[in-house]
Amino acid sequence: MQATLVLCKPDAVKRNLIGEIVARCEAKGYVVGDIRLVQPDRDILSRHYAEHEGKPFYEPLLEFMLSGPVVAIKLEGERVIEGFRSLAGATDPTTAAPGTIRGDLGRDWGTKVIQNLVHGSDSEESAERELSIWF
Ligand code: DAT
Ligand code: MG
Repeated sequence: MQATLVLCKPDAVKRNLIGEIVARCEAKGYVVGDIRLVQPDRDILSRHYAEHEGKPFYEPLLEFMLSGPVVAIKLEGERVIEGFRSLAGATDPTTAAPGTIRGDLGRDWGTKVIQNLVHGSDSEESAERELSIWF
C-alpha cells in the first residue's frame, strides 16, 4: 500500500473546492487516511518546497501558500502517487487536460506564481519526506 501527500492549496480552500477535490480522490477509489486544516508558516513551507529555493517563482509561491489555510491529506492506495498526479493534471491549469482537477477547476489569474489548486508528491521519496513534514 502506498501513500501520498495531497495539499488543497489556499486557492482551493478559498473557492470552497475541498469537497470536490476529496470527492474526486474518493471516487477514484483512494482512501483518506488522515486529513487536517493547517495555516502553514514559512518554516513548514520552506521545508516542503526546498527543491524550488532560488527559482524566480519561489518567493511568490511561498507568499501564495501563506495567504490562507491549506488542507493536508494523506491519501492511500496502490500506485496513489502516480494516480493522484494523473487526477491533478499538468502544472499549468490553462493547458491541463479537461477531466483533471487543474484542467476542470483551474485557470490563469495573472499572478506571478501559478495557482493550481493542489499539490501531489511526485515520487516515493518525496511522499515519505512530505508526509513527515505535514503529519
Ligand atoms: P507541480 O505542483 O506540478 O509538482 P512544481 O513542483 O514544478 O509543479 O512547482 C511547484 C509549484 O510552483 C507549482 O504547482 C506551481 C508553481 N510553479 C511551477 N513552475 C512555475 C513557473 N514556471 N512559474 C510560476 N509558477 C510556477
Ligand atoms: Mg512538485
